[in-house]
Amino acid sequence: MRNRIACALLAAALTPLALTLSAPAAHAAPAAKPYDFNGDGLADLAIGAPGATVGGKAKAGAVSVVYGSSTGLKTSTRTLITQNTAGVPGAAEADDAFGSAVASADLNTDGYADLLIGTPGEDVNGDTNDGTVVVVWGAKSGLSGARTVPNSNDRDVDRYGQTVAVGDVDADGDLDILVGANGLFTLAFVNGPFTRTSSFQGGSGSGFPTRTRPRTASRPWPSGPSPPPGTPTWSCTAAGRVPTTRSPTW
Ligand SMILES: [Ca+2]
Ligand SMILES: [Ca+2]
Ligand SMILES: [Ca+2]
Ligand SMILES: [Ca+2]
Repeated sequence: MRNRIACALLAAALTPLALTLSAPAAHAAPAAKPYDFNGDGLADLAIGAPGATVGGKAKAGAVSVVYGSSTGLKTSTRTLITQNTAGVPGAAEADDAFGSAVASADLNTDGYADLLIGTPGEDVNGDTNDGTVVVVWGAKSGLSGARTVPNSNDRDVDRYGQTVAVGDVDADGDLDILVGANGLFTLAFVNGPFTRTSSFQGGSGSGFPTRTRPRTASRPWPSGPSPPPGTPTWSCTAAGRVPTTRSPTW
């Protein structure tokens, strides 16, 4: 079982788009499909360019967004998002690598797909390459406004955000965010649901992150005959809150 869990987590870390799942249905506005940032039913495109020079800062990084039309991608709508874009936290600096990873889902289920952008080279509070992730909100006029996804495993050289993915990984009906890193823990689980302004929270309603240190979840051997001596049980370590109200269905 340990290998099964490890494979699931690694798959999430290494294939950012693979876990982009359907959003829950019980909301006022039908959730948009991933990458439909302006909610017109037509897929849009986001291309990460982590090596892009921005404002003279080499490898600060950018994300190019092109909106769809009935005849295909409409290149005249191309917009560039960087850390210098109004409403995006941070500032473009050399080697930020903004856009190293992108993923999309309608995180706040308002009918407009949102865009997650990883910036693993961001220095945070003096930590070199600590990394950061932002969610840029979709809207009828396109992507605008953003907020930072918390990093509860704040250490030097985390490279938090080198991969990102979205999916309802705890099977409680709302989307969660997965962030790959290169530090002590290689996968962070940020529990949904999400809004533009409210605290990041877990499915049980308790706050996220509520702790500054990662926690480890473990599941004992199932009821029934005891396993042979020395048989391992699986354990799963995540940065941040882990499911506690129901058993995960990995
Ligand atoms: Ca669209
Ligand atoms: Ca920066
Ligand atoms: Ca949205
Ligand atoms: Ca969930």
